[in-house]
Amino acid sequence: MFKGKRILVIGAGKTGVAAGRFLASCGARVTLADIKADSELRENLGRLDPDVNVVLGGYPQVTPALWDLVVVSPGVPPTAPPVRQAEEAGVPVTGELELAFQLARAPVVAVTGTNGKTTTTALTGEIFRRAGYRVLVGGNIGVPLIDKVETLGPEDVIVAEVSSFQLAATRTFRPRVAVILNITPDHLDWHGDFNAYVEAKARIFRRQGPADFTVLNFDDRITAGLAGRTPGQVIFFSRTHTVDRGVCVQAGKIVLIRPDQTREVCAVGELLLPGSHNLENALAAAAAAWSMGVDARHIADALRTFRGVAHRLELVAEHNGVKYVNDSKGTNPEATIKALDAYNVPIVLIAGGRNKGGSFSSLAAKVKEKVRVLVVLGESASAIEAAVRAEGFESVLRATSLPDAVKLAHREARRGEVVLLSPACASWDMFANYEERGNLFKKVVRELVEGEARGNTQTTG
Ligand code: UMA
Repeated sequence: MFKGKRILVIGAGKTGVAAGRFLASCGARVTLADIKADSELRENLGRLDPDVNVVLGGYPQVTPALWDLVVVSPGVPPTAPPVRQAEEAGVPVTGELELAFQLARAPVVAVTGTNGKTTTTALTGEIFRRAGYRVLVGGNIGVPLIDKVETLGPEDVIVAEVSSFQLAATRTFRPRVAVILNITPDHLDWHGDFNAYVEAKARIFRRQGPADFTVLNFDDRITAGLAGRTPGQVIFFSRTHTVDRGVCVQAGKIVLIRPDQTREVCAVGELLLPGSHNLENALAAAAAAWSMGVDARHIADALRTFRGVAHRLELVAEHNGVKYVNDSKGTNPEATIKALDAYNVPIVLIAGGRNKGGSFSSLAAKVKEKVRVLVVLGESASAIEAAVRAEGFESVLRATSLPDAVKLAHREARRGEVVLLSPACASWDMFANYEERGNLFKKVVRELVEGEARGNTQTTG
């Protein structure tokens, strides 16, 4: 399909490298271009076929005489010069999700939404695994689908986290099950305005037919409002209402409802994932799997054992009645507010890092409500401290590093409380990324806990 074609891939990140490698292996003449020209990129490019031509620090001119196809990475906005030139000159533009979909033989369950995509995607994958399927979990979750899509057959299933960026570049993408979790303003710089963002999300079901399913959040006004627009069969999920057809909560139990039957899955209290937002993610995952015919028993098995994904409310240890939770992915105040809302016990919060320009005032109000001790660190320590003091919250400690913050939090925490790392900021003042920050938190917590456990054994033994 691509043999001999001249293809320009824009963006040399995860997606661009995977797409470039795949297209070169199909015999295409590939050029990979990136606006940046730094050394990090060069390391990444070591994994490429030597036949791929690499242009760093700018883009080649896009004309039909030079290119047959342009493939854009998700982070490349429609306003980027090569995309504009391609569109003006009539050179087709596509994305990696669309390419992967065209090659897929397995049905696709696609999950989008402003928040909760990654957890829901991972949990949906887990449900299918429990039901005996061979599953590929990929997409925006961090694994470009194009890398593995061809290894799956029609009996398998692909569970894909899809972002609004990826959806915007689709043309024929038609998932068997399309899930939209929620839509609130995000990525408006990329899309232009909120309406364009909603429309990008709605592309998830645009090509569906009557045999496909669209899973929508009944409790989210904008998402529920899309029900009339999908050509697929609507399956609602709801945390707060009973639905005619879909997944909801009745008397503390998660139930699957069809006009002819109601099946119980498990009790809400059996879920290991904390917080009402995670209950919504679980309902959505259940709805997606159920619409593909997965039995309630397998859904329950996964819901009862799924511990979540790394760096998102990840339970690291429980020691002396204190839970240590890693939410390093909480890189903005809204995410940290959600994390705080997930617990109804006092919290010792570790926050701070590089502020991405937001205000800490609503976080400060939430800190006053939920936090007993706040440990601040990093570039934004003073700004966060000032914001909480302005709310009348005084219990603030300053840490010099993340290990120091963990030690302070550990010293302060009382039985029954939670020590939560949810920085409300990016990690870039002290770390390469949020994973590195979360991994260090886990290491320090485990060392502290194991050290104390050994000490106890020695004294008692
Ligand atoms: N670049 C250009 N020109 C541009 C913009 C970017 O050349 O106009 C270059 C950058 O210099 C960089 C490269 O493109 O070298 C990065 O490409 P990318 O931003 O598309 O990132 P990838 O590494 O390919 O990762 C993407 C997703 N990133 C984004 O959507 C921003 C990853 O989601 C995803 O895991 C990965 O593909 C695999 O599918 C990350 C994300 O933040 C986690 N997603 C957003 C979110 O979840 O909110 C949508």
